[in-house]
Amino acid sequence: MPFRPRYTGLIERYRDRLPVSSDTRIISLGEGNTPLIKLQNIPRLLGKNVDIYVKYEGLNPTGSFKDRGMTMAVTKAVEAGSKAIICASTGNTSAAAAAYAARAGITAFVLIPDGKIAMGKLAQAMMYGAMTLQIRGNFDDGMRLVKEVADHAPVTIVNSVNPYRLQGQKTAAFEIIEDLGRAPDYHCLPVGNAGNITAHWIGYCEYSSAAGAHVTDSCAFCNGDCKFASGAIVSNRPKMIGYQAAGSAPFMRGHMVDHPETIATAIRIGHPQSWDRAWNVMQESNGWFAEVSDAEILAAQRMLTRHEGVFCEPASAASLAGLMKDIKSGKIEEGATIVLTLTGNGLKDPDTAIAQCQGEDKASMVTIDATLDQVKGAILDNMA
Ligand code: AN7
Repeated sequence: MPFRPRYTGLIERYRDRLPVSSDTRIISLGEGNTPLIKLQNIPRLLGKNVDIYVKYEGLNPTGSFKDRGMTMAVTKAVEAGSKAIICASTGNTSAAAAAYAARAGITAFVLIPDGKIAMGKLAQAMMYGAMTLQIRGNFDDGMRLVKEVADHAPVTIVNSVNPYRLQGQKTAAFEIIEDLGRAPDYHCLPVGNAGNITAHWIGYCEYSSAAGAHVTDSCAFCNGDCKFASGAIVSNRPKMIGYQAAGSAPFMRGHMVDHPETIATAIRIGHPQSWDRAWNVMQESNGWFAEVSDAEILAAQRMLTRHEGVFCEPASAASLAGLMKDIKSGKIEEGATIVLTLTGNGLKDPDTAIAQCQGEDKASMVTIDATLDQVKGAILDNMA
């Protein structure tokens, strides 16, 4: 007998809250169950009394939160008899789609913007065996094409317009509530298509007795009187805060952006697919959107690695960058409990990481001769 049941992924874990039946074949790689790490040094450096937890989604099987949605989307695609899935992606969705398709034994087609996805993600799509279509265009062009082609070819779309994606992703909120024994006061996420912020809100609502109000049209399975409301385990829900990269911030501009730019390529998205739902989330949760510059994103990414030992990709660091501004300005009060979603692993984008370390005043790498003298010299020069 094992000492505890083997963890076999989020569908098995939350089976009663997800649209599967007892004979559904589950396509899983053990996703979910990610650590909620309490920051120990950054609050002190900010000089503020706040409890900040990071939900480290970069530890999912393909290194991002996308695995939560993809286990559901591919499980349901296979159940419906689909032999191929398709998505447009800034990189992480394509990595997850490719992996879960491989696991299921079906074909994945992924459309990615030529030259604008991080190297680790490209390696994943190719290595997992997806047919990778690099398009001379951006994510929004790819998304438009995916929707068009799905009318002409036998492929299931697994972008977050597929409602099963958000159902899988909502489980992150369940895990947070179970870890904290309550919902946080604030939940901060980076926003691209705004699927994840919507999914988290669905999850918080399903676990909360305060959820008389539903995100309109967000739960494809409940028609407004969700069966999960009776299973509520906490009374509070967080304010949801969505951070966008300044060059790709349609929610800040109040309209779609045609030429999005940011170093955080994961959120280089100008036409978010969950536009209306995300505005509803903000209204219902009393939350807000804010924007951060690329420089602020990179500084936050470094701060998290150097002071906490947690490595996330640039898009994920947007949430810390924004949070630090909102704490400093007093918009988030002292005493608050805050959860930040770190959506993707830092190893996804080694080029951006190495480039910014090389640009620092104090070198973190030197090349020396293989002699005791030079090694000793380097140590004595660099002791704190
Ligand atoms: C690391 O992979 O859209 O607001 O195609 O990879 O739910 O879109 C990625 C999105 C945040 C934004 N952080 O989430 C894709 C894709 C990371 C991401 C987001 C993404 P949404």
